[in-house]
Amino acid sequence: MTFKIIFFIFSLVTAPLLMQTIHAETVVQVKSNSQSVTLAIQNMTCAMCKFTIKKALLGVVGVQEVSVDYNSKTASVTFDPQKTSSEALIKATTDAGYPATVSQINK
Ligand SMILES: [Cu+2]
Repeated sequence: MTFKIIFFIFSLVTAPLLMQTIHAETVVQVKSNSQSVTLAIQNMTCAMCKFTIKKALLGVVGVQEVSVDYNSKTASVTFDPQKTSSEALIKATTDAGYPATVSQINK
C-alpha cells in the first residue's frame, strides 16, 4: 500500500523529466542532420502520380521522409543536407517525368 503510493508519486515526477529528455534529443538530431523543402511538382494528373513521385524521392540517398500532396501538387521532403540536395531531389522527380521547383525551404 505505502510502496504503491510512493511508486505512483515517483512515476508522476519522473515521467515529464524523461519526456523532456527524449524531446530534447529529437530536436538536436533534427537540427544537425535534417533539412526540409517543399517542392512544387508539375505533371501530376492523377492520384497515382503521388506514389511514383514518392518512390522516386525515397530512392535518393539521404532522403529521410517524403509526403506528396496531390491537391496542392507539392511534395514535402526531409533529407540529410550532407548527403543530398534540393537539386538532386528535383533531378529525381524530373527523371520520373515530373519536373519540380523549390517552392519553400523549411528550416
Ligand atoms: Cu497519375
